[in-house]
Amino acid sequence: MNKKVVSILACISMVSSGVFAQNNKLKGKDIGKSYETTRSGAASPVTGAFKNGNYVLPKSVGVPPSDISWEVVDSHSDEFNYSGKGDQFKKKWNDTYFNAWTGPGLTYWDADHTDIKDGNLMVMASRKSGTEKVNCGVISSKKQIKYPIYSEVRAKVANHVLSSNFWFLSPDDKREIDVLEIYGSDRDDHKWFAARPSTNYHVFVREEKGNAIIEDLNKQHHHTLPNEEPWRNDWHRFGAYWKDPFTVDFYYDGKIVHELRKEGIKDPEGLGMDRDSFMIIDLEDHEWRSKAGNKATDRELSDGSRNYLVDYVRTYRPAKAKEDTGLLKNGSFNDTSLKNWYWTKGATVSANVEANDGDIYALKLSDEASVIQKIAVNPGKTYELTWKVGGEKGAGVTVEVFNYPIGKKIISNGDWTPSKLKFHTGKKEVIYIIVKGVNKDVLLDSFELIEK
Ligand SMILES: [Ca+2]
Ligand SMILES: [Ca+2]
Repeated sequence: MNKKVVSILACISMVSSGVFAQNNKLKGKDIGKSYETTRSGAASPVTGAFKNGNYVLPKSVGVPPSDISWEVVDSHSDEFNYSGKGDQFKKKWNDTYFNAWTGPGLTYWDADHTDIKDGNLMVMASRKSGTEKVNCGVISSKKQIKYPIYSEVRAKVANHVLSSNFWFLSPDDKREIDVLEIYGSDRDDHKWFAARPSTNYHVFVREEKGNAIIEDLNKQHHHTLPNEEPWRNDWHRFGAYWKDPFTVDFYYDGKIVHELRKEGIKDPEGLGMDRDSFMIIDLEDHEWRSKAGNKATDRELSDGSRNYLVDYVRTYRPAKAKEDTGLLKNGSFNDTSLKNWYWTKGATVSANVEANDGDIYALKLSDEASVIQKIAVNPGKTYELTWKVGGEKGAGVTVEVFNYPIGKKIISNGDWTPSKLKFHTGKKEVIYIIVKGVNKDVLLDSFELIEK
């Protein structure tokens, strides 16, 4: 190592504990290793392989409406990326309805008919032996929730005459918002239903004693895919922005399919969808349908390929936009177009709220993918770059400041870990921050550059 390199490397902070940037709440050991780079010369590291911002997220990533700033509501969000209904499940969910009711029509809700497997919540159905009833899976949130929220599931609806549902109901049984209700069966006489999930509201007027329904005021809206393709054929996103008691926007696959407004809500009390509710994901038989002969058969019920699968439920609340601090822009990746970054193929944004440690967005780099940001700096000053690294254990990244002979390689230990580099600008007025994936999918977030 020559003397010049040693002197520059001496400027690199190899902090193993202590003070981190204010926006970086992470504590823990900085596990990265600093190294000297071989990059040299004054030419920009941005090549033809890079695109400038304008990134379009794939539809499957699943994000809340982008014209609002959000924060994740942990109590009503679950990626279902664990196995079985252990503590992680029980923290948020009951595998029963929220009270002792066993369900409508032929439904018999049963805890054995849900499971967490292969990254999904599985909602199943079977014959209740010796009866014509149908055991159905149900989960309900432990906590209640109300507006303003955006909540969505990514789901593959069941191939059943039963209804696959994602909905909210108040504990007094008087206000209901159905984000998804679909009879997804592949029977010949179910083509119409299988192409038409509905979004609904219900206002129930009930007897004061006994809870019997006096009146069910409701409105149902159906939503079709091009060519009336059955929704069960693919994964889709079903969401609702429950903004206030008289404003609910329903989103399917990220697009508004229905706007529920005051004039569309019949409510003798004039209160609208005003109260705390439980979130429910379930299968149900509906009496009007089974009475008309649309009953699940033993053959259908014993076919495990017909289950209702839910990849995730994510719930967000509007939040004050967190402005990026420091000189680096969009270091939070809250602008999912990767604005202010140059990026190569394989760079994307993670919206997996668990993988992101509860944050709404993080940068995800597949093997060798790279992002670069060009930043104007003051000559003769000391700067500090901070960021954090996540992703599965063994995922790696290098972060370099161009064109200094400094960089840092970090291999994720599976937890989010803070990292930093300190450097002196010398005569330079422009630097480039170069972030490159090394192996596996690495997650990065909270980049910040400050002059010390
Ligand atoms: Ca999942
Ligand atoms: Ca972020």
